[in-house]
Amino acid sequence: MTLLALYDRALVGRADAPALTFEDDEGALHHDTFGTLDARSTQCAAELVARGVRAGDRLALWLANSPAFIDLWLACVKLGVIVVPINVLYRERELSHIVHDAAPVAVVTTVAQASLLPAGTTWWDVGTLRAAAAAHDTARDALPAVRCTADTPAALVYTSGTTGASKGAILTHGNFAANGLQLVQQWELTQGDRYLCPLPLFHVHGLGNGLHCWLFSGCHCTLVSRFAHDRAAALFARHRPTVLFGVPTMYVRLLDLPADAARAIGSAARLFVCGSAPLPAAVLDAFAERFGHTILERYGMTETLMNTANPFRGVRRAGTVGMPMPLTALRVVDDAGRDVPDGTSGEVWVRGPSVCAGYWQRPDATAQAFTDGWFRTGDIGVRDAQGYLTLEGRRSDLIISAGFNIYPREVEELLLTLPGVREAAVIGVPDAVRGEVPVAYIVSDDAAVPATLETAVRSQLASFKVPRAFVRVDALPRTALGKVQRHLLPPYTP
Ligand code: MLC
Ligand code: AMP
Repeated sequence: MTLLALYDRALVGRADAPALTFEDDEGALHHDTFGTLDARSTQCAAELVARGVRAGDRLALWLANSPAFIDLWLACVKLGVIVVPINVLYRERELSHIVHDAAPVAVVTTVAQASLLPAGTTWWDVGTLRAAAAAHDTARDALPAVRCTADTPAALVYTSGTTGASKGAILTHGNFAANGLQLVQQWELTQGDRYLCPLPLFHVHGLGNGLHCWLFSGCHCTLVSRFAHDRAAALFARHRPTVLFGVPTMYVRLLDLPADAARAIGSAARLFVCGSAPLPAAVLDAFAERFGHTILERYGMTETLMNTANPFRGVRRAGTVGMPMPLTALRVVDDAGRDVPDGTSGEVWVRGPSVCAGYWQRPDATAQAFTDGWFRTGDIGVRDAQGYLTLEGRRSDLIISAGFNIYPREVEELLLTLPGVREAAVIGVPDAVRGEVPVAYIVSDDAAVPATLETAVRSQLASFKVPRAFVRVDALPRTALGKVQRHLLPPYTP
C-alpha cells in the first residue's frame, strides 16, 4: 500500500463524487470531482516529465492555496518527486536560503511573485505549466514507473531553527500516511463531511492534516486562498462546513461574528480543531458559549506532524493538548534525558511513524534532534495522571504569531546588517489576536535609527516577522557568558 493507493480510495473509488470547491478571491466557485483531480494531476505529471523532472528531484511550490497546488502535489506523489512548499509571505532572505538548500529543479510560482526570487532561480509560471499540462492525454499507467515506499521522501518543509537558518524537514510518504490515517480514524471523518480549508497548504497543518484528512476520507473540501476575517461569515454560511481545522487566531476572529451567525455555523458543524499555537482558555470558553462546540485542541510540529490531541469522544481539557496519537510514543524528560514523573515539567520527546526522517542535507542538525530514535521537540510540558499533556513553553526563543513561526535570530541577523544597528534582540510580546507579536530592541548611537528599520526588514522578510516596534535601549542585558537575557529587557507597552 502506498500513499497514492490511499488517495485512490477517493480519486478512483469516488471518481464521480464532488471533491473540491475552490472559492477564489473574487468569490467565484470552481468545482472538481475526485476524477477530474486525478486526471488533471496525471496531466501535470506528464508535463513535469516532459520538462525533465524525475523521481527524487525537488520541485518548489511557492503558491497560495489553489487547485493548482493540489494538482501539483498529486502529480509529484505520482512521480516520486519531492515537494518543497514555500510560504507565500516569504521574501528574498528566506527564499534564497531555501532555494539554495533544497536545490529544486524549479520553483513553480506566479509571474507577480517571480520578481521576488533570487536572481538566477529557475522558475515556472503556474498558469503556463497548467495550460501545457492540459494538452497531455497520458494515462496514469503510462507515467514513469516509480516504486514509492513508506520511506520515500514526499516533501521538504522548512522550519527555522534557533540559529535562524531554516532546515528542511524530510517528510516521507509514510509520515503523511500514518498521520492522516490516524486523524481520519480519531476524528471519525467520513465521506459525508464538508471540510473547510483556509489553512495554507504550504505548512503541515493545512498540508499534512487538512489535505490528507480530506483525501483519505473522501469528503468534500472547500478551499480558499486564506482565512479572510471580513469574509468569514459569508464563507461559512455559503459552505456550511462540518469540520474546520484552524489556528487560534482564526477562532479569535470568529468570536467577532454576530450571535446569529455563530449559532448557524455551530449548528452546521460537528468538529472544530485548533493547534499550531496556544489556544487561550478564555477563547475556548467563549467559543463554546457562542458556537456551541468545545474546540478540540491538539499539538503538532512540522517535523513530527500530529503528536497529541484531545479526544473526539471523551473529555477535552481546556489548556491541555490531550494525549499522544495512537501510534505515537511520548516521553517527558529532564535535562539528562531521564523520564520525569507525571506532574513534573520536562522536554517532550516523541517517537512514531509520523516523525520525519531528519533534516535535508543536515546530518549534524539531525543528530542533534534525535536521541535513540526519539525526536526532541524542544517543547516543555507536563503530563497529568490521566496522560493529558500541558505545554508550558519552549526551549528555544521561538515566537508563534497567528500560527506562523518567527525565530528571533533570523530577524536579529538581518537587523545587524542594517546601518547604525550595533546590537539587536527580538522577543515575542502578548497579542490578543495573534497570540504573540515580535518587538525588536535596538542598541544604536543614533536615536533616529530605529525609525528607519521597518522598511528594510519588510523588504527582506515575511510580513508576520516584521517587529511591531523598534525600541531603542542603551544596552542589552547579558549573562556573564554574553547571552542576551531576553526576560530582563524592559517590558514593551504599545
Ligand atoms: C496572511 N496572509 C496570507 C496568509 N495569511 N497570505 C496568503 N496565505 C495566508 N495563509 C497575508 C494577509 O493577506 C496580509 O496581507 C498579511 O499576510 C498579514 O496577514 P496577518 O497579519 O497574518 O493577518 P491575517 O490576514 O488575519 O492572517 C491571520 C491568519 C494567518 C490566521 C489567517 O496568520 C494564517 O493563515 N495563519 C496560519 C499559519 C499556519 O498554517 N500555521 C501552521 C504551521 S504548521 P496584506 O497584504 O493584507 O498585509 C504547525 C504544526 C501544527 O504549526 O501543529 O500544525
Ligand atoms: P512548526 O514548527 O511550525 O510546526 O511549529 C510547531 C510548534 O508549534 C511546536 O513545537 C509547538 O511549540 C507549537 N505548537 C503546536 N501546536 C501547539 C498547541 N496546540 N499549543 C501550543 N503550542 C503549539
